[in-house]
Order: sequence, then structure tokens, then C-alpha cells
Amino acid sequence: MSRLVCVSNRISPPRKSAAPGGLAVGILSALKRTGGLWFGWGGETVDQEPGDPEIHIREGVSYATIELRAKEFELYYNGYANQVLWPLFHYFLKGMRYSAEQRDAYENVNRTFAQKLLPLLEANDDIWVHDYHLMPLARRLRELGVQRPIGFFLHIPFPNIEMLRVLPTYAELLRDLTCYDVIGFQTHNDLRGFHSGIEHLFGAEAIRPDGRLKIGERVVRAEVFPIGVDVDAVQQEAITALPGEVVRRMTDSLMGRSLMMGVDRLDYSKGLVERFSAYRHFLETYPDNLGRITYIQIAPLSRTDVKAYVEIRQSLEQAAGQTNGRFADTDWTPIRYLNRNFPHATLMGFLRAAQVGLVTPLRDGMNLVAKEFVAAQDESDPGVLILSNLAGAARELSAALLVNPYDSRAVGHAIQAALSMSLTERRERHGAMLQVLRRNDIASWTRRFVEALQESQRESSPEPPARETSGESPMRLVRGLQSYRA
Ligand code: ADQ
Repeated sequence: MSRLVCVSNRISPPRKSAAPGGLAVGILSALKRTGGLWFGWGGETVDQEPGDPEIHIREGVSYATIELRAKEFELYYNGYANQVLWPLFHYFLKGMRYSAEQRDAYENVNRTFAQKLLPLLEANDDIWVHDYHLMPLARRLRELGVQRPIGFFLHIPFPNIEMLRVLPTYAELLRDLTCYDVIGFQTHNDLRGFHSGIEHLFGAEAIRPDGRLKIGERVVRAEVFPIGVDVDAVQQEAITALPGEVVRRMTDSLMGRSLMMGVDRLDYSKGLVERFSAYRHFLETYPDNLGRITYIQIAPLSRTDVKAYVEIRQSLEQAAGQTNGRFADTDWTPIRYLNRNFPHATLMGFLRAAQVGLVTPLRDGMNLVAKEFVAAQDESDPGVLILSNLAGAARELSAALLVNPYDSRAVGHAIQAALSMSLTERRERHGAMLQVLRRNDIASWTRRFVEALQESQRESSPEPPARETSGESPMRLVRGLQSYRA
């Protein structure tokens, strides 16, 4: 049996007291099955050359953590990953700041990952790399002689070539991805975006009728693996947390009012400014709800070293303050806006207590909170999910009230429709969504990906396609221009 090796930007070996979140649980169960290895940055930066990985073994899983140079980490993580790739892949060109220096650091960090991982690899390993921080890793490992299957899963959206082409080095990025044996995306839309790039760079013939890519001698599987949640675990967490002290204090404070919940990392892609304005619109349009609904938005700060995240925080504080200033009463606050973290189980209790879940990202790879909201509900009296049609989750959760997150009037109407929806309709919609979640839960997501990786027969040569330093060969440029003009 082969051993599974997972690689992600950041890992934290589990502490005895802390229960890992859903994604970690899925990956861990796959690692436990094979006595696997989880490799990544451990959260420490240093000024000198990083040392050897630190290894902890717990419940048969090895955790190998590395340090990164402080200066390089800043350029790689806050810089290239979060000021270039993240905005570009979420279609926010305005937030993108390209710099070649950041790109170099991104390449160097990927080289460091490959060099530090190499001595830990065994002859029968299957390697599974996670997310946009590590796209060039397969190439770097191949250069060091690794020939075992390597898979990559992208947790965020993949843009269409017309968006991707904004990146000066988009051709390298696409070529680097073809060094993997399996490339996984959240939705068909992302796969189509990737195909548009492959077609642009290598020609339509590179996509075989069976969907595999044929790049030179290499055959690559690029497929859709929508990530799921552990439905039973979420349900259990929610049921247990509901009567607990923290959730009860919150529900008591509602004084019988309806509860609408939002839970997101504080990120401009989550559409919080637009969401706050939709809520204001709702209160203006349906004044009967004044004093009868409380909207709790939990949004812990993230990426606080990046300017765009400081700006969004200021806008949100202003927007929440304006709505509260205008509509609040002596015994009612329309929005409770909290920048703090809660244990996952407590959050699930909050979601179970809510009549409405408001999940309106402007773009999202999947959005696990939408799925968690559905899993956390009481099946006999479920709340209503309002979901952005620009979230990956909308493909599977089509029984939610789907909205365009930019259309504040439509989101306002959806809130009103959710609050007045009959029990029969709520149960029907919830039942349909729960079925989808059970069919494709976190365990089946990991199983499907790992199986694909094991099956991937590397019919290809060990040599990855050559990288061209200028970013794009003249031939390809001509082909690109032709298809652009057509
Ligand atoms: P994220 O952008 O982080 O993930 P999301 O999918 O919603 O977004 O996952 C967030 C997770 O963190 C959820 O499990 C949620 O419960 C938890 N969480 C949120 N706020 C929390 C808080 N205050 N305290 C504790 N836990 C909290 C990226 C991509 C998504 C993709 C996921 C998984 O951007 O599109 O769905 O990876 O692939």
C-alpha cells in the first residue's frame, strides 16, 4: 500500500486539547489510514537559513514542520500569495499588486519546500499538495528526481484565461500545474477556466475527448472534486453546543427575535460590505421587521498585514455603525458585528439557533460555512440558507435561496422571503440540500482524490514540459492572439 503525503502552506500539529476543523479532519483520516506524513510551514520565521524539519508523530501520523526566512515569508505569503494570486483568482483585479520580487520569493519558498520535503519521501509515496501557495511544487520536486504521483487541489476558484493572462507569468503557472498527475478543482466552472488556459497555451488538441490532458508525453487528470463537510460531526457539534452556556447566553439575549447569522473570515471576497448594505436595504423596505430580527456577523480578522484587509475592516465598522446608529432602539441593536474567533462547535451551535444563514461571498471556491449551516440545522424545523450564486457551493446547494451578492435589493427580498417561508417549504429545501451533503461529504472527497492519485498512471515521461523564461513562446503568443481575435 502506498503512503499518503499531504503538503500545505501551514500546518499545526494537533494539540491534545483542540479539536481540528473539518478540512483537517478529512485529511487526517486519509493520513491515518496509511500512516502518512503532513508537511508544511509551522508558523515560525527566522533570520538565518531555515533548519531541518521538526517532526512530531501522533496517532500514527507524522507532522513535519519547517521554518521560513522572515523576509522571504513576507514577500511570498502576504505578497505574492495574498496580493497577487488571491485577488486575481477571485476576479478582483483592483486589489492585485504584481511585483517580480514577490514572485521570486514565491519561487524560492516552493524550492525550499521541495528541498526540505525530499529527504522525508519514501519510495511508495503519493503526494497531495494543497492550494495556491504551492502551485510550482510539483515542478521543483520533479527537478529533484521525484517520479511518484503528485496531486494538487485548488481550494479557491480558477479564473478564465482572459483574467489569468493579466499575470505576467501565467504561462509558467499553467506549465507548472501540468507537472502534477492529478489536478482537482472545486467546480466545473473552475475546470472550464483551467481548460481555457490549457487550450490557449497548448492548443485544443491538448484536451483529449476523455477529459485528460496530453501535454507532450505527459497525461494529466484535471477533474472536479467539490469539497464537503463531515455532516454527522457538524450535526453533533451543533446539537451539543446549543444548550451550552455560550450559545444559550446568545439565544437568551435575542428576547424571542428572529436570528440571522453570518460567519466568515474577514476578507473582501466574502462580500460583507455588500451584505451590510443589503441588510440596511431590507430594514428600509420591510420596516415591520424593525426590532424583530437580530443579525449577528462573526468575522475574525485575517491577513492583517495586507493593506486591503485593513481597508475592508474600516469600511465594515463604518457600515455597521451607520445601520445601528440609524435603526437601533434602546432595547435593540440591528447588527452585532464581532471580530473574534469561536471554537468550531460553538459556531455550529450559533448556526443551529439561526432562522436565516446569510452566506453571500462575491466569489468563493466552495464556502464551507454554507454547507455547515445546512448540516447544523434541526431537520424538523430548519432555517433557510441565503447563498450567493457566485460561491462554488451554489452548484450543489441549488435548493438554497440563491442571490446575486451585488444586488442588495434582491438580497433584501430574500431575507424577507426566508423569514416568512412556510415550514413545508423549509423542510423540502433543507432535505434536498442535506441529501447532497451526505452524498458528497468530507470523507468521500478525500477518498475520491486519493483514489484518483493512486490510479493516475503516469503514461507521461518523467520530464516536465520545459519552462520558458519569457513567460510565453512566440508560437504560443501567435496562437493566443489568433484565438483572442476570433
Ligand atoms: P475559506 O476562505 O477560509 O476557505 P470557508 O470555506 O468558508 O472559507 O471555510 C472557513 C472555515 O473556517 C469553516 O469551516 C468555518 O466554520 C471556519 N470558521 C470561520 N469563522 C470561524 C471562526 N470565527 N472561528 C472558528 N472557525 C471559523 C478556503 C476557500 C473556500 C473553500 C475552503 C475549503 O476560500 O472557498 O471552501 O478553503 O476548500
